[in-house]
Amino acid sequence: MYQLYVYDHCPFCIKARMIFGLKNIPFNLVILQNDDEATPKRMIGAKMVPILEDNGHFMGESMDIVARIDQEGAPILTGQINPAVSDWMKRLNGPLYRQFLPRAASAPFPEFSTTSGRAYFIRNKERSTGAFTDILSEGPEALAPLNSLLAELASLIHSKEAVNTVLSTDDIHLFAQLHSLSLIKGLIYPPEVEAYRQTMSLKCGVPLLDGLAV
Ligand SMILES: N[C@@H](CCC(=O)N[C@@H](CS)C(=O)NCC(=O)O)C(=O)O
Repeated sequence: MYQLYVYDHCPFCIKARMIFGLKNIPFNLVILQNDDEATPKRMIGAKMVPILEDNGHFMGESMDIVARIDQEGAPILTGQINPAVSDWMKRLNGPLYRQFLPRAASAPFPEFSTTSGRAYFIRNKERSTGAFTDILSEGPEALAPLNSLLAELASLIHSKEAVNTVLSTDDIHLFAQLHSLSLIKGLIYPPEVEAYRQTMSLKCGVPLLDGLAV
């Protein structure tokens, strides 16, 4: 049985989890503590997840894991990618993670079940974003750029089953971002985007975080 080592909040880990769900391949999900440096370093020589363990062999890098698992049986990520989707995701990335990280830091994720696991995350991530309390006190207008990007996304979604009609790596990257967005309360999802994120969540067996949103 494959073992997949992750943090529950981690968007790269969502990508790796998705391919197992989409292909209905059984795997064991192992959630590491955020401050556990020894385990990932022993496996891949770096403090980084996701990590796939397959018969004593270890593989890092989310998209390598996706490609490896997609090769099992008939590949499913056979569709073309759309440069407009990549461009949209690039523009979303900065504003998304600025709002996501402070919320993740106080959410009940298993990787933060120890005080030291949560403190490790806050210490590391605040180095790049600045104080989480400052970001969280910005008020609802801080979400306006995210809402205008979500409005734009509607016209890029060609099917709720696959953003470009046939499943491709665009779906892997896009759903991972939508999964992170779901931790942010007060976002407005156009109907096309709402249908896509709900359908994809069911297809890949990765629940959205709406229930934890703040
Ligand atoms: N390029 C890597 C990036 C993975 C990555 O950045 N993982 C983050 C978690 S979201 C990580 O493990 N960072 C180290 C840490 O959080 O201490 C991939 O796609 O797998």
